[in-house]
Amino acid sequence: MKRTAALVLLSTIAPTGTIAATESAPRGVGPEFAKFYTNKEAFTCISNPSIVLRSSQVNDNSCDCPDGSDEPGTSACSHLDPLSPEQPLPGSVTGTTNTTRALPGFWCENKGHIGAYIPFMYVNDGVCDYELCCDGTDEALHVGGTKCENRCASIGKEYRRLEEERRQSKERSAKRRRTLVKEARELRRKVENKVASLKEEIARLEEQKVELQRKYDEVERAERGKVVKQEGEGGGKLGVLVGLAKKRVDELRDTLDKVLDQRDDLQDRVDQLEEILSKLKEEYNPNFNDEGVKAAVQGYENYAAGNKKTSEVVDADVLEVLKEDGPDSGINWAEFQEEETSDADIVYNLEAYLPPSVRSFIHSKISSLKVWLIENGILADNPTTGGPVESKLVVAARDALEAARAEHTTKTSQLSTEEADLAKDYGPDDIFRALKGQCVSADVGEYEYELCWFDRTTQKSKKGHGNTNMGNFERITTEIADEEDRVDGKGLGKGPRMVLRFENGQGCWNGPQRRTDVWLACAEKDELWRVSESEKCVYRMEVGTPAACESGEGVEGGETKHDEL
Ligand code: MAN
Repeated sequence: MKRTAALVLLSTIAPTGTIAATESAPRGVGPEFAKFYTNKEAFTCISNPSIVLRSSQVNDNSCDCPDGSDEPGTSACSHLDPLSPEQPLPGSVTGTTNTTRALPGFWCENKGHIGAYIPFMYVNDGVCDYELCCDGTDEALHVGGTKCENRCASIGKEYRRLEEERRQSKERSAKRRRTLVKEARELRRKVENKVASLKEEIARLEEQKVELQRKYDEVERAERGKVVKQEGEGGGKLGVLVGLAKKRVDELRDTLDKVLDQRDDLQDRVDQLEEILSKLKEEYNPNFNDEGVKAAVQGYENYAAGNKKTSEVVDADVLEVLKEDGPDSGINWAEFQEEETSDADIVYNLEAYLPPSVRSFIHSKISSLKVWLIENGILADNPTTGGPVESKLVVAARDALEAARAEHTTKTSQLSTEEADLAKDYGPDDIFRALKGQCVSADVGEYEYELCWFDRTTQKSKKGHGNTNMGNFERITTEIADEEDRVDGKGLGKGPRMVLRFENGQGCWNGPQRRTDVWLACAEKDELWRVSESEKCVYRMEVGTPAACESGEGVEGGETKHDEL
């Protein structure tokens, strides 16, 4: 007979541990009903007080009360409700039942263990129901020779051992949870510090931006109208001419330099030849009648007689010409290149007419005047056609301003990311902050499944078909679990449980995007217990984690709930 469900159902209402044996009460009467059976002469049906029976009619195996209360220790009234009243017991003495049955079942005292009710239909049915009735009192009539020994001592001992194991496990889970809470607190503190320092940096950058903007405006204003041209590129014809002239002069100077070198080399060779010929003239023997030598000597004498220098280039003059142009010698090209290089600008080059002593004073005044004229639309800004090249000062000021702006944008976006993180729901005590980024996985069939906390769930093919995203973390919700406790403790049990929702995973062929509900239960360590696909591409994971334990759970002396673990 498959009785587990009914037996467990009844066990949930059995008072645990504290009930004293009811020596005087008839068999099968639970302690809370004993008061109805104290009269030795008569028995009044509990829900039908108008019916009064003789006390010998109690447990006489004949159902006389409409509510079955005269047969607490037999199955004579089990037909009233074969599985006993539905639970919880609305309307019974312990509740509020509208059923006709008055008693919740047959009471097994289970001395040495925990007392429990079993359905009346299991009484004297020839089966020992040790799961709830370890004392064997449900089979007092030994139907078909059935004898149920009292096993409460061993069952009770084993039960207490398991209870102790569970208690210790809860304590370890609670300890681990406390560690996680501490870690989460520390992580939160880090984010808060980051937010504070980002705010400070942003405030500083804001001030810096204002200051750099002011500087840029100032430099840009001062430099306006004072346009620096690139070499050889002028605004107007004059600018072009200046560039070309400078280039030409440089070329000529180079050529002159080379010609001078060549001249010196040739002069050296002439000197050598003259020396050879003069030696020949001195040392030849006129007694030898050598016509060739005589002609050569004569030629040399004529040459030497006519070689009188008429006009000589003075080297000092040439060296002066070869000197680089600059402010102290030759032409100062820079003066022409840096300012007023356009035809129009020349008109405004008033400084050129001033004595050098007052030039710089007047220079600044004229610059300001030019800026004013430009700003008021009287002078054209950048009147050149080749386009201005900004001064290095303006470029540097703008670069600094833009760098500060870029840093400000980066820090502002970092701040909003960190603030969003602080506002995020990380569960009770912020606990999932400590698990974020960690993963647990399990082999199930042809896949390995993985849960990465607060990130995503993944289905990994063991046949090398690649990974499938089963959903990205969305939010935490609460659902009611209703499962029997498992012997290994790896189950959801009963009661409200956190469920993490992962949505918008990889699209399902001909179906929706994959999603996963991750049900959590209290456990000593993070472990992916089970994975199922309740409907196509809708997955359910059952996961144990200390993060799902209640905050006071397992604490010595603290209250523990029956349905946990
Ligand atoms: C793959 C897996 C399954 C899923 C089907 C849907 O085989 O992701 O879990 O049901 O695709 O086509």
